[in-house]
Amino acid sequence: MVSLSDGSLTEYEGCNCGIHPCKLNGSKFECSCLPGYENINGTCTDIDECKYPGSCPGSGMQCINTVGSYTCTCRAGYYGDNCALVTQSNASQLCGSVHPSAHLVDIKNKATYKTVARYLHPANSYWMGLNDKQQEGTFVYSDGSKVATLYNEWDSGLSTPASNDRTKNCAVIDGNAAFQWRVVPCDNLNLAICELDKVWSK
Ligand SMILES: [Ca+2]
Repeated sequence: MVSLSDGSLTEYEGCNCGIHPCKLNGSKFECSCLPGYENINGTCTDIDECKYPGSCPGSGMQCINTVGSYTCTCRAGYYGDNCALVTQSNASQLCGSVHPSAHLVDIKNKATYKTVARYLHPANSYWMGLNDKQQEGTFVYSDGSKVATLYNEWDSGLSTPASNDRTKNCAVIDGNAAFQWRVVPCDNLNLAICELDKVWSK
């Protein structure tokens, strides 16, 4: 037996702890498991951190358990440090994965716009439902519906966006432009704002 002053042992006939130190606990030697392991019936066993929802926060993240640790990677179609950047179509899917009735936000009046803008950060751009993918210049909401007179906050101050550009069909709220709206390529990577209308259950 080799005794160490902190009470830990690396070698002891009674201990079979592998890489983990063996420590005297009262009158018994026990495996003192390294971080990322838990002692199950005397054996240091890897903790599956991915069982815990908070390990990789955010719906764009994927948790991969490793022995003694875990890593977080982005799910396919998600990018950025927090895996929260998506194309407009992936943003739409993302909203649907949060709740079947959720969709990219449709901002139909100033009150909604002001409420939404309160939560946004000036460094980011945010997808909303509004797009003219089907017909250039005809903007529709996330469900495909259109209105005769569209409430808008286009950065041009015009009733339609300045750009009649077939490569730019999806609307964002642009934090860099004081949260005015711009039309950008739908494959740009931005954050998503999802909207869930009141769901009544019987
Ligand atoms: Ca682990």
